Amino acid sequence: MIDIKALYERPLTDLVFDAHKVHRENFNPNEIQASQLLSIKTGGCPENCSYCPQSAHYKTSVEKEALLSVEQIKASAIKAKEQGATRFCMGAAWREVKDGQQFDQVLETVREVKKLNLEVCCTLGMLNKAQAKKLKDAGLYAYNHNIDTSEGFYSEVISTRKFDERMNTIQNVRDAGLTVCTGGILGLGESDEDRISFLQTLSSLTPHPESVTINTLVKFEGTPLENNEEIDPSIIVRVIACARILMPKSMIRLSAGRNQRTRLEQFTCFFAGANSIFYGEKLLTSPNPETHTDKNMLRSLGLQVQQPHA
Ligand code: SAM
Ligand code: DTB
Ligand code: SF4
Repeated sequence: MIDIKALYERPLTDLVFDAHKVHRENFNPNEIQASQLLSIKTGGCPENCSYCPQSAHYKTSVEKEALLSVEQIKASAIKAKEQGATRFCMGAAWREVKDGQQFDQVLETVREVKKLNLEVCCTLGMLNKAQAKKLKDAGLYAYNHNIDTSEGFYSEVISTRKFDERMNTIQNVRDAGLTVCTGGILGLGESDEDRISFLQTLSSLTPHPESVTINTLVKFEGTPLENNEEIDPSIIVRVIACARILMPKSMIRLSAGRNQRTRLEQFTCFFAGANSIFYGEKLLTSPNPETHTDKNMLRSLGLQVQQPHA
């Protein structure tokens, strides 16, 4: 058993050196997976996640919109593929999936996007076992459901649902034979102890999540966290390095917040074990680096975008 607190507290040079060795043993260190996000149902969410501009509890610049049509989503997926993405992730501002016409439409969308030979991912809120199975049968590859932070800090960030409910959905996803994508957000106001506990929860999932997503808080006016202190970039590197050592074979995505990161900071994250990014000028509701900016960055670092599976 790795002592996660001792790992997290190591001098950063030693930690990153070891993380990079683990990374090299398991991956091509010069290859990055490009995933593209699309918000298929924006805003008006009943949950009160204090970081989120899509929560109906806060007055933000994000307007509530209807579920996008299969055709609209397919067009976006085709564009994502043309830009070089190999994974396409559809997000909905739902607390949970409700059976009915909208879910059926999402299932139809999954079937259509799958035909494009993309890894199809969804993040739709909580799921029961039957819903997870329907998504799997429709051809879904991965389901994203974040634990966001430590169990202890969770209720400070969200009070409309419990940490355990998140863990339950992750189990339902696993039981349906889908791959698991989970992770969280740095910069919510959590302590080092919270980050250690967050890493502990993630790495105690068996098997490990195939994909670990590390976001940094994107601050939105109108949300309770709009004035949070900026995260120290070395903490992002530290968390990624720990995640790489603890979950050697998981893909680690440097997710939201890259627009606030310099090229060198991103390089350090890749060196420490991150090997996936979101591609495309928009995340769900907020800007991401422009594709040409990312292509220039990858070129300058000598990094290749992962090719589609055969
Ligand atoms: N409603 C579904 C849910 O919460 O599972 C899916 C969409 S939700 C927007 C997906 C994830 O986006 C959240 O779990 C959170 O980790 C991340 N996220 C939301 N707002 C963010 C922000 N302002 N900064 C960074 N990450 C954010
Ligand atoms: C994840 O961990 N990050 C993505 C994805 N999974 C769904 C979402 C980031 C959202 C950032 C804020 C926004 O654009 O609305
Ligand atoms: Fe809703 Fe997801 Fe935003 Fe929470 S993170 S308010 S569940 S869209």
